[in-house]
Amino acid sequence: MQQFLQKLKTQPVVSGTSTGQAFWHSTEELIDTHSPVDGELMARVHPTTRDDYDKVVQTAEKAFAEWRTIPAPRRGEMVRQIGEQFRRYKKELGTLVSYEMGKSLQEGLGEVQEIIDICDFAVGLSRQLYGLTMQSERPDHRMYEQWHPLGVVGIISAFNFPVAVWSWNAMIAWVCGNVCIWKPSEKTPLTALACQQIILDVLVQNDLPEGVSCLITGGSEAGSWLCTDPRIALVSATGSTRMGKVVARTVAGRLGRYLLELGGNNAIIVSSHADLNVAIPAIVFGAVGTAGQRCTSTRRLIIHESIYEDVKQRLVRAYGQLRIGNPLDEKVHVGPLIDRDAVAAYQSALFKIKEQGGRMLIDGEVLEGPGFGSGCYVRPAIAEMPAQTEIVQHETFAPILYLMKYATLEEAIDLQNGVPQGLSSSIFTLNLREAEQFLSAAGSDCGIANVNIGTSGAEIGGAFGGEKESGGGRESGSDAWRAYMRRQTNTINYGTALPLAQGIKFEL
Ligand code: UN1
Repeated sequence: MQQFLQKLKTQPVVSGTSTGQAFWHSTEELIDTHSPVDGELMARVHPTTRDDYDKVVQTAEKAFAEWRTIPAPRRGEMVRQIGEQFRRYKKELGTLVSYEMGKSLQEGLGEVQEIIDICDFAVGLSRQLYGLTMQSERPDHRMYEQWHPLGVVGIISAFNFPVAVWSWNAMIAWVCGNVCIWKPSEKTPLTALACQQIILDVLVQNDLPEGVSCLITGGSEAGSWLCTDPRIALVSATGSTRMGKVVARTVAGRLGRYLLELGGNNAIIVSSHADLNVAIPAIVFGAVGTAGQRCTSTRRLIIHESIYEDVKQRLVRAYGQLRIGNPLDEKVHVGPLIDRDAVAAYQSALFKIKEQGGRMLIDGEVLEGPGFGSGCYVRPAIAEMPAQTEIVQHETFAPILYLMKYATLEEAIDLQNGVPQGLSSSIFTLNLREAEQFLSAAGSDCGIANVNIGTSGAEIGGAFGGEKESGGGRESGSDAWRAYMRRQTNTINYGTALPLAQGIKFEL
């Protein structure tokens, strides 16, 4: 890893294709990776060619034949060692995440911590891939189910969590006995290459098969190779709802499996019973953390009318204290957006807000001047919105927070559920009845529903994912591992007769 980072400085043209033990390239095209922090060219990456992709899949399939026979706790041991390596390189990798993606250093380090945490989780899981036993209706028969690995798992990850979300998939997939081919976002290939280097060290040290961990780089075309390829048993994709619909259609077309973690449009309900000292920092972190580029970012605030003015004033005060700038400076709260396209989407949303009758409480702008040279720094904005505005139905991946008023909790829950997405949600209240109503079947329709905690920053131990246009998949903790395995029902007859189920008589 150290050598990899050193090499990046001296040899800024790197291969974006790797199986566990080797990197190679055979293309003349290059992807330029600029940091949104200062606009510097960090490296140029050779994307994977179709021919190389085929070689990668062949190597992965060969590795799977061996990997699936290794006992799961031994596979867990490999993941334990991987976790140790990530502990060792936390600072370096966290810094690279921050520089390549633009999130604050604290959040970059937090991302690596998520990798370490999921490694620990996966190690324990490797001894707990439990199946059920059932009571057979026939004498001298035993029924049980067991879980087997799927095969080659394709992981398509997004720029906003360039390493953590890959690890949720890869670590679990590995202990389950699968091998992985990772296609990171073409906007953040270097953090992926750094992770692959870390895995490679562990594979080599343990004499494990090449191809347990593979990496390909490129844009949507490389992603589509994974989706159309029947050799890829499961495609786990993180990204926009638009992308997810294409992945779902394509993989379902060949009856493959897919797991989707897509956009969110997450709301916080602030009740008249809220402790605002807890609520305000949660709202601000949720709305401006990662510059509003988390799928769990807080985009809508639904505030009880009796405290609306108070919340408004406190938010304006809190936003006034935000430090925007170089995310590698530990005192900075908000770094840049990923690129100028993201800035354009932010500007277009601001325009639509005004056009659709929104009132800016804090107007957004693209920041200029010293330190803002990359052109990717923007001011987090707050807009007061009429309830059913079209722009509020969409996820804009930027720090824009919409404020709305409510009178009854039913109305607030309707507003919260009244968008196409269903990822994360929360309520701030000290009133037990309100909290339980929000969590009940008639409450939030999201995959994540919190009380007195913001919408972002989920722990790895829970199953992570959302409903509706957020994709329906679950990753990371709880029993999300089942998506990476196939279930087999086994019935064993240890008697001397052949009784048929349902009492059917078939005598010869
Ligand atoms: C994402 O933005 O794709 O809950 C994932 C959170 C993080 C993960 C976000 N642990 O905010």
